[in-house]
Amino acid sequence: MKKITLDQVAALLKEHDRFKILTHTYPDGDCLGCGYALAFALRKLGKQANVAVDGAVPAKLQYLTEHYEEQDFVPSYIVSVDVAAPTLLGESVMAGVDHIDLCIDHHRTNSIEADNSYVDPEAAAAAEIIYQLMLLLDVELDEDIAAGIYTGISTDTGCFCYSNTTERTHQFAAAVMPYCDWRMINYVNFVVKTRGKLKLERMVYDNMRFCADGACALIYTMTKTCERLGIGDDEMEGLASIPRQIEGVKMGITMREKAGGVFKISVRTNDGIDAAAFCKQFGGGGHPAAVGCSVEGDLETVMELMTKSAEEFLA
Ligand SMILES: [Mn+2]
Repeated sequence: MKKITLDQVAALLKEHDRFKILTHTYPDGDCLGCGYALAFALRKLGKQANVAVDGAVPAKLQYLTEHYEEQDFVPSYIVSVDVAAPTLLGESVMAGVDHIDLCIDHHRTNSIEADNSYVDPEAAAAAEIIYQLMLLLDVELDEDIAAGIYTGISTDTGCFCYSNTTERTHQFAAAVMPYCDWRMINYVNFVVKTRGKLKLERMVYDNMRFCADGACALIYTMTKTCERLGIGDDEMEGLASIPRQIEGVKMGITMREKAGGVFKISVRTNDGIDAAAFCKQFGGGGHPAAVGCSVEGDLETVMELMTKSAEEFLA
């Protein structure tokens, strides 16, 4: 793997013509925003580009694909966007892919093996990198490109609230705002919720547990409950931000039961507590303040493990 500069990334994109853009499992606003913005931009430059998505694009993000149609060609240059680790590349995304040519990401812990790699951990969203590429590639912004970039930035910063947000984040978002319906984007991603989600949140608040003298709050969801309420994976995103909203909480842990007796754990921290260091013991990775990992076991076992580990970690 060779680390390259952003100018070199732009040069490589100019040089090649048939792109496949890889996004990560449980696709979110940043990877999809980046994927589609980049694809639209490359098409504008007269190239062919498709976005590979694991499963369906979540309903609330389907505006990103409004003007997108799959192109028919054999890709010769594979680019991953916002993908932190090889385990986050789904089977369907990797179909026919034997190696990755270029990795564009903002996760400090990035472990993708690509011929060339550009990782900027200062970028709040990978979409910040895509915006800079638009300038370097001289691509004129349009609604599709701007919506992708704005979505990536807005969703990865919790609508500009998380500690990863910088002045630059706001500047880049401001630069694309005139071209897209940012009010709609923030509404669908941060405001509106289904009644099922409302019920789920109510239960999550009711079942919240605390440990480490109130410095850690834990919430959980069970697959059965989500099924009964008709809650899809894409609706679960915002849940992880709930525990750390409570006064005094430095570390919020969200445990989502998945099929096969596994809990997907999301950790969010305040006050500069290193969530990545906490999750590392469970084989997880991500950003310093927002990390995920998976742990096997039933609810009580995983709850006890998380409680004990959090108490030790925050001691
Ligand atoms: Mn991201």
